[in-house]
Amino acid sequence: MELALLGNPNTGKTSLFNHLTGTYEYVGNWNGVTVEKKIGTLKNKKAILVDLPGVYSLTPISEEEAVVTKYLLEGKMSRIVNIIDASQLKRNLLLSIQLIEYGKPVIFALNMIDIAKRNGKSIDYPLLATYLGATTIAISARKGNGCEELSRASTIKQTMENEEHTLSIHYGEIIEEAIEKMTLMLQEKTDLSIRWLTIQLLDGNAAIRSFLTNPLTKQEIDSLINDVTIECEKIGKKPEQVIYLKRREVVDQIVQRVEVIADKKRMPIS
Ligand code: GDP
Ligand code: K
Ligand code: MG
Repeated sequence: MELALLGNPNTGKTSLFNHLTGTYEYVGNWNGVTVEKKIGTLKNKKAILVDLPGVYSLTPISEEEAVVTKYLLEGKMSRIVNIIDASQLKRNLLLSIQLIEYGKPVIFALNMIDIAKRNGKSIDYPLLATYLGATTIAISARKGNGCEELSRASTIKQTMENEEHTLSIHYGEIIEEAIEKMTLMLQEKTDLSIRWLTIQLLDGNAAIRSFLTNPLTKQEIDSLINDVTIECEKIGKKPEQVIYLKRREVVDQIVQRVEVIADKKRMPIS
């Protein structure tokens, strides 16, 4: 079984990777770029773990994002471990949403809890797990706390396979209608989530566009994206902005509910 380790940069990915795997090997660079590829075997020997470059988004503007999107398009992993920086929840969850949309089981590892605490924030992570609709485990990637539990949860068959992600974003009429139309256009033989593919295409992910093999499909999709762009212009936005703002809105609502800011209690009521 292959597990993919994904998250924003500087969230403790390498530290976690080292705790989860006994030995690892560098298998060179990711195709065509100078981003190092690292693969290890979990200490419980039940899966191999692939360390991916840290990214904020999947839209391939940077080499790192292109590597991650290409890896997701290959679709070889059975599950994704998404490491989240608890002190930067809002920014981190924007990526998590896209990983959930990808459709394979995601398990969340909540790291940097000490930093969140230092900033006066504590996170109700059972509640966060409920919103994300997936197993969420508190860890310390630096100390190794929670890593065994994470390994176990990531390699247990049933629970993960049966888990239904409850977090599903409705992107509003214009985008949802476009998703529907695009779904009919996509004739690619793929096991990947068609919804994920269409959202990424509307989000301007060029790596997904080049994944399409049929030139007629490409033409149809380009023309649809043109139409959607004109529709969105009427409300003064670009399609990717509409998508981003919706994600932002959902993330803000979740964070507002799961983050308890300690200092608030002490603030005088004016
Ligand atoms: P990566 O960039 O995602 O691979 O993150 P690293 O594993 O390189 O970690 C970045 C920095 O954060 C390192 O200095 C780690 O020691 C530190 N770090 C990792 N986990 C934690 C944690 O839970 N708390 C704190 N305070 N620091 C951590
Ligand atoms: K780093
Ligand atoms: Mg790293």
